[in-house]
Amino acid sequence: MIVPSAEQRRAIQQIDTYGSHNYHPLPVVVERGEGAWLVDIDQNRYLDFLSAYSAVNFGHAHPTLVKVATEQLGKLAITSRAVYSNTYGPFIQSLADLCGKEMVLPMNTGVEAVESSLKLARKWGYEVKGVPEDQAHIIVMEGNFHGRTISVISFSDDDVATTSYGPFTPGFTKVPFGDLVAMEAAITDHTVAVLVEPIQGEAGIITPPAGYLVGVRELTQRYDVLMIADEIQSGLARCGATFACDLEGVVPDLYLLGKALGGGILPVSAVVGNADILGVLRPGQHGSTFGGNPLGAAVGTAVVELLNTGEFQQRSRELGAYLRTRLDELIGQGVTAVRNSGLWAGVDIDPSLGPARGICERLLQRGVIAKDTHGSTIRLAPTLVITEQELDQALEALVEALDA
Ligand code: IF1
Repeated sequence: MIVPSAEQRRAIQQIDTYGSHNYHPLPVVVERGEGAWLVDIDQNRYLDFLSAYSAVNFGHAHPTLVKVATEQLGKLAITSRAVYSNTYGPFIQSLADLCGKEMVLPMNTGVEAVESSLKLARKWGYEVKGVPEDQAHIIVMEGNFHGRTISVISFSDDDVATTSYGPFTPGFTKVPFGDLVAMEAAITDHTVAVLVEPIQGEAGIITPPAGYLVGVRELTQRYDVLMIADEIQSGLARCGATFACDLEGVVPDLYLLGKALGGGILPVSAVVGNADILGVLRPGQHGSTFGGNPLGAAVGTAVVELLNTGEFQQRSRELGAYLRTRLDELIGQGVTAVRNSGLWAGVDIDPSLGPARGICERLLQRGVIAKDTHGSTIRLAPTLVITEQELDQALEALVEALDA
């Protein structure tokens, strides 16, 4: 059993004193990451089943990504988009190719990509679809999570994320995730977009009914509405395919990408789509000091190259199936339900065992870092470089944590 040293407790106290309390971290102070592992300041090792909310899909300190980043860091890191940089072109061309699209709008964090897509959708609605000015309307899902800005929380239904932050941004209608009848009923002449997570992460790795994404694609095409897929967490190999939309053979109008696009090294996000949509932006109408910076672009290009090998998608698919089989064995033994897509799983804990947070603390003592969501669910998102033996090791820890 791992017990934090006095030094770790002091470091935690410093952070809890001087840092805003907008998180409730697990009681561990990490100093190093190596592939699937995190190491704390006492040199205890943990299998990372959080992967920084999927920002570290390729593992900590991936040698190629670290090399590319280090070399670029010594040359040029930040320019702003006021000039062209030599790493930006290869990045956006390779990313557009990966998505089968024509253009890229680069940003930094996930929520900036979401915000950017909402602006794009509205502008497209007014200038291309012909919606009357200020009347554009966007359909979103119940249980969504798309980030933390005021506009994005304006359509959240999570009280913790929204209380005391009003007034909120108008122009959004919420429909139940997975319900095509409700979606069709919500579409009006002023609807410009449907924003959907192909699999809802924060909600507990909720997979929609089979055929749902195909149905969203059909509806949005029929009514001339943009389909915006937030693949910030589900994308880039996490679900056993490059995009979760691929699992249903669906191509949205806009892909929102973030997290793993920065290779677990720095924030890189993007909106990717065709020129009929991204082309509505003219100079000065949208931007970002850091978006598309030379360092992020160099790392992003290397990330796309890793994805082009297909290795990570395959590992996620195969090891995800294995993880699912092993987790299913725990149903009735402290686990009430399991959902997964590739190496991304939601494990519902029997409420009689107490909140999932307690199980996560016991996992931590047994060398596994994982986070709870919605009280009774544990989210498992190991890095995609994890091995089958390492998965077994974490599952053993989970069995012990459930028994303890
Ligand atoms: C937090 C969850 C994970 C996202 C999707 C956009 C963003 C996110 C689908 C915004 C961000 C995060 C951020 C983190 C917790 C987290 C999360 F629990 F809320 F759902 F990953 F599991 N779209 N997800 O999941 O991206 O601006 O943060 O780069 O806010 O506490 P960002």
